[in-house]
Amino acid sequence: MTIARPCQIKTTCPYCGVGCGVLAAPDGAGGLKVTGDKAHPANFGRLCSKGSALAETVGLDDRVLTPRINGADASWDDALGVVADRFRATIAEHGPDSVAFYVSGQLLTEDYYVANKLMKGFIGSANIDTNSRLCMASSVAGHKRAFGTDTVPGTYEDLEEADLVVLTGSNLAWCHPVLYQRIVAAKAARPSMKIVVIDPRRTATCDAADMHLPIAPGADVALFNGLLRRIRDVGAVDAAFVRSAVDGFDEALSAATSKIDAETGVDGDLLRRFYDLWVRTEKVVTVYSQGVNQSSQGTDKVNAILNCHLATGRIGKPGMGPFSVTGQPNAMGGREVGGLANMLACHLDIENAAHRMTVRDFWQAPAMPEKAGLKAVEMFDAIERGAIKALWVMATNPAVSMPEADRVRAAIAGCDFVVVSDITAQTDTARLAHVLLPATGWGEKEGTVTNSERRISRQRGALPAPGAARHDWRILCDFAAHMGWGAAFDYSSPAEIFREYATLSGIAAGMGKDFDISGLAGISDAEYADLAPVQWPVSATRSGGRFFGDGQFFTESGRAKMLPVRTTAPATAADRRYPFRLNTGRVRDHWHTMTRTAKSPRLSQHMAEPYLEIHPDDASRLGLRPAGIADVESRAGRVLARVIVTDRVRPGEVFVPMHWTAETAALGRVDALVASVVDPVSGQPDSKGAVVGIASFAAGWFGFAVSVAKPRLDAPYWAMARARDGWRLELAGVEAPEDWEAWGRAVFGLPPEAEALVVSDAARGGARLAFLSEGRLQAALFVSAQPVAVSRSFMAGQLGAAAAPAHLSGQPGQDVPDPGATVCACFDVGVNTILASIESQQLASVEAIGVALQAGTNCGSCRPELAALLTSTLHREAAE
Ligand SMILES: Nc1nc2c(c(=O)[nH]1)N[C@H]1C(S)=C(S)[C@@H](COP(=O)(O)OP(=O)(O)OC[C@H]3O[C@@H](n4cnc5c(=O)[nH]c(N)nc54)[C@H](O)[C@@H]3O)O[C@H]1N2
Ligand SMILES: Nc1nc2c(c(=O)[nH]1)N[C@H]1C(S)=C(S)[C@@H](COP(=O)(O)OP(=O)(O)OC[C@H]3O[C@@H](n4cnc5c(=O)[nH]c(N)nc54)[C@H](O)[C@@H]3O)O[C@H]1N2
Ligand code: SF4
Ligand SMILES: [Mo]
Repeated sequence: MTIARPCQIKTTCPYCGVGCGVLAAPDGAGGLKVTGDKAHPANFGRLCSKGSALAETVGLDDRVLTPRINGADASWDDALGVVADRFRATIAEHGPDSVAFYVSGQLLTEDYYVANKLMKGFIGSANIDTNSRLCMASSVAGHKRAFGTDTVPGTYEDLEEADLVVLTGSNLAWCHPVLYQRIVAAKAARPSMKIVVIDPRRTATCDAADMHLPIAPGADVALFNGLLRRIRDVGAVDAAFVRSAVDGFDEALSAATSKIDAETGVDGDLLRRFYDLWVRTEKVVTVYSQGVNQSSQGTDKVNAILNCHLATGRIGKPGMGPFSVTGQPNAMGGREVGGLANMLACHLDIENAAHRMTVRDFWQAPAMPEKAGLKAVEMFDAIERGAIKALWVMATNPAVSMPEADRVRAAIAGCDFVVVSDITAQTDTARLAHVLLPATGWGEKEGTVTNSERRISRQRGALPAPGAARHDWRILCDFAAHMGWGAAFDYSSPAEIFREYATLSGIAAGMGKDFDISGLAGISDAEYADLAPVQWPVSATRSGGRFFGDGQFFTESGRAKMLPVRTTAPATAADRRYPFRLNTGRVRDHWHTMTRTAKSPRLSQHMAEPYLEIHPDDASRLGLRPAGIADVESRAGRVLARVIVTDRVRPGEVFVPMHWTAETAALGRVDALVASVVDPVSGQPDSKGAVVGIASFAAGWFGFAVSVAKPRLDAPYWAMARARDGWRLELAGVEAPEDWEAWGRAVFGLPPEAEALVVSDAARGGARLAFLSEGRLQAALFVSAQPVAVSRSFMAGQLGAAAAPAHLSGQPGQDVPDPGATVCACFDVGVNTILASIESQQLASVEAIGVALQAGTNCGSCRPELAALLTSTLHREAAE
């Protein structure tokens, strides 16, 4: 008899860099129950909407379960044999730099370490770069210029202990929700604490802010240079700290001259109030993210921020410091293992001969490159030129997420040999693979990740590897064996890899490096299995804590450096044809290219299609109406997106999220529009600085549909999202099909015997159709000459239900309330429910909404939106 073992596995969330602890309990049927780990110091039990919905993303329906060669199932031996043959032949004929790995901050540290060792020590090329180039490269470069090392000085407690938290280029409420909730809770407990948001958009993060500075895009250097001057003018410089620990003060100050007010685009009074607040508040943390990093001046922006903290000595002390928050779960770990093309492992530099020799000896490496490899954008250019002939992509989706994504997609399609390791075959990149390798995913993998505050946590497997899927480190080691390097890669577990890595970090520390986890070099398998979250450094002399408060830096002189940084004009100028600045970024409930979050119906309800936010003045000038379709064009490509008219964006600027792909929308890949412009120091793309032209898409018809079967689409505009028992679809086109019933049958894959109820609505140029099978709703389609006004949430919940008149009206009957678009994903509470309760129960606070409806009481990610709904109703009441 087998006894069911009650078990709850401690692991870490695979999404953002907050790095929340998760308890995963297998349900015995291949699924998991997921809750927050109260003992984890990143989240103390909290999870955001994405973390809470993890259980909905572990199903196997779209997983790739066997290796495939040119689309045909293959054995591992055959697949890796082909990969090794092709890599070996390419290297023999064209040299090691004719091959490349493009990897990811979503690999675990052990996977990452092995990939890096393989490419840099054995293939003998530095052509391994990572999607962290699109994410953290400017922070890395800025840190190294100022501190001599890529190290985040502070801890999460600093955000709670600060008297002023500045969030610049960070939509923390949506992108690091648990950290944001920690700040909001700290402010609630200590209302004197101030929050300032610097962002061209009025984001959800602004809802907790005392001040929002709607900065002109790219103007961060001007803004922080102005702050530096103010610091000097009012005598807030920490002269003793600067004298003993900082170089470059005078140069930085003399570079910081210009007409700051005009350049920042921020009202002069507001700017001065912010400067005064910053200058007089000792305990200040400046948090920054992609609004800073993803810029043609990203590294200078980072240094402009660091300059202010160095000048005031507000760094590495409780409640003070610059704080670059990391995006991906292991963005930080990837930086530590040297995943970037210019790094070696353990913060050692590839172009430093002593570092190179040390690592070569340690790895007993047969071939080490002497120069940095190609950075992401350069790498895909080299692929396009044919200079790189074999590419291996792991855990990232460059055909969607790279700038000039159409060109990148074509470059990958044209590459002689492409290997992709992924958990699914259904990605824009995986579809281009010659060899597709099935990796294990979150919930199955074993290893470690490092979060934004340098805390190393274990990811642990709670589910078995499905089908033939293998762990990423194992795939790489098996490949190495095929290449003849088996002995150097004969690891039997991630623990063994981790020990080797920790040992190397001790050697690096001996060379003056700060990344040191040598205290874990002797960790046993059992200790690794039980490893509790631990902040580095972990050595005989140090454990965790902050860096640089003691004035010790890691430059050659041991002193920090303030950099002279100057504002430059945007790299891409707007012109008559492309007059709008395109800002891009994230939504609350989706993760990047949605290969996981789109599996959750709950997460798919919040934002169900690609959209464009545009200011009311611009919209009316262009004739764009709310819920119409925008046709967006740049020199690089085209996107169709739903119009949201809102004064949350500034005139002349628009925002489009990054999540939609060719799998989920007709023309929704925003990176098709973004130019391949990079920061000259870090090589990070200017993902928020493209210019575009916008027109109204001349839709002859609009549609909304739900379908049990996955639709096979044929329309100029479509976007597809999961509903509970099928799919929901947004549609638009120019010329309407003659026969909607026939169109629907084909698109929804309906058998001839399915019954169709059709109401033609000629007056509104439309039709309403319901398709039934055995009396139950299989699909419904609503078309109209105007954007379709039916209740999406109601219809999305009706698939499979017994036929009802409401299926043709698209609205619930009077007796059934229509919840409206989901606001609270945890308890599935819609906007109409919330508005109705605010009115009927006179709810006046987010807490009161929580008591009445539960909304906002679990993960808290929707609390900013609840606050906004309260404000909107209060305004309405005030106006009435
Ligand atoms: N829900 C969700 N959370 C995520 C992710 C996700 O996909 N979904 N991804 C994770 C990853 S990998 C990352 S890197 C992080 C990113 O986290 P964030 O950086 O917070 O997210 P973004 O939305 O990319 O951009 C942040 C803000 O920068 C602003 N911005 C644009 N240009 C400028 C500028 O010139 N100056 C300033 N000051 N601000 C500007 C934008 O308006 C935007 O609100 O999120 C992580 N968390
Ligand atoms: N315009 C614009 N572009 C951007 C950004 C932006 O703000 N604006 N942000 C940039 C940033 S910061 C980032 S981080 C990137 C993110 O962009 P990507 O890295 O391209 O996006 P993901 O969807 O996270 O891709 C991860 C892939 O790994 C697969 N995967 C998941 N788990 C595993 C695993 O365990 N093993 C393997 N082998 N595969 C796995 C997933 O199915 C998915 O295909 O996008 C960048 N691009
Ligand atoms: S904040 Fe959300 S997405 Fe980020 S690690 Fe925590 S639960 Fe995961
Ligand atoms: Mo990122």
